[in-house]
Amino acid sequence: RMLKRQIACRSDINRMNAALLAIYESLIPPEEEKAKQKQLLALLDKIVSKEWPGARLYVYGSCANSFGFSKSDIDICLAIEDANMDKSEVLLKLADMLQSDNLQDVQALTRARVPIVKLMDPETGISCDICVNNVLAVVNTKLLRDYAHIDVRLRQLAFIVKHWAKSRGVNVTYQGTLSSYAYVLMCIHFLQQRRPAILPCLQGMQPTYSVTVDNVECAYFDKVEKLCGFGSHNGESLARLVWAFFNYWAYCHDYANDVISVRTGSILSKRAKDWTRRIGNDRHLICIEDPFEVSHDLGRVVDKFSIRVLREEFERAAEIMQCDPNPCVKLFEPY
Ligand code: 3AT
Ligand code: MG
Repeated sequence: RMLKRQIACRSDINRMNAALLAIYESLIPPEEEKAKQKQLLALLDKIVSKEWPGARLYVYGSCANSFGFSKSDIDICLAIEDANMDKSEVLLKLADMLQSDNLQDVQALTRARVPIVKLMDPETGISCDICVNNVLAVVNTKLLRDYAHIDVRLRQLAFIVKHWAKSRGVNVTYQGTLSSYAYVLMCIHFLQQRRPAILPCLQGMQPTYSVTVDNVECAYFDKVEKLCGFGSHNGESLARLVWAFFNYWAYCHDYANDVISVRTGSILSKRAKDWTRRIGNDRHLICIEDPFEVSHDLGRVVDKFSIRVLREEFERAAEIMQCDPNPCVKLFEPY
């Protein structure tokens, strides 16, 4: 019976793969959206440089890391080199200027974990969040984008995983589930672990890019055009990878002891990182090391309730990928 089922699965896998690829394609932002983003960025650049001539705007997050869906909000970082400026003051001043330039829904959230100004541009219909001097996020955005250039299966897998997480309600950090950034790191790590590997470990190679941001040294091999074809010894299809990804997080990951680490391209132990005890609100129930801020666990938002929700969702997804010949309906079923 096993054999029969495996053979049946095999004949389904092409269809499954085509269905997953079609979903991936449908989520890619069209070119005209990028043009609108550029238009808004140019407008914001003009407004900002009037007040702060030396300042620069950087797009980070999903609009720049190549893992953004159609109609995402833009995340922007305002980089100002002024030692004695107060972030809240800058944000309030910025909000004022944006408001008088007819941008809508302008709101300064100065007490948020990452303080931002929110706005909506009526011209393009795009919403965006602007933060000040969050340069590490700009650098981790570049790392993600560089990984995406090495093998297209990363972008495909991450789109499917993000789409699943959004559909199933497990991409909400204030409810204790994981950020999109965390899911993409999980996908990168997973593809580093395939045998043969589909992705290399860029931070383990001779650095060609190096910056120091907030006392954190960020260095890695960024000449990724030299690495195209890296994963070509591994012929696994998207459907196979989606199945294996959920299977790993449902049944194979050692939640009690392991930390996944894109930085080292390996699994580290919680003990080695001293992440075994709860400190404050950090429970370390699922451990995802930030590639640059190594003391930062992206799983720290997860609590004893949401870890159950997450693991049940991984198991549900693994089950659907295993048994359902047409998994795309159930996999993305709204929760
Ligand atoms: P969406 O498509 O908006 O869901 P995104 O890629 O924009 O995905 P997030 O909204 O989770 O991802 O975060 C925006 C960026 O902020 C992504 C990453 O560069 C940075 N970032 C997010 N969370 C963290 C974190 N905990 N530590 C460091 N950087 C982070
Ligand atoms: Mg975002």
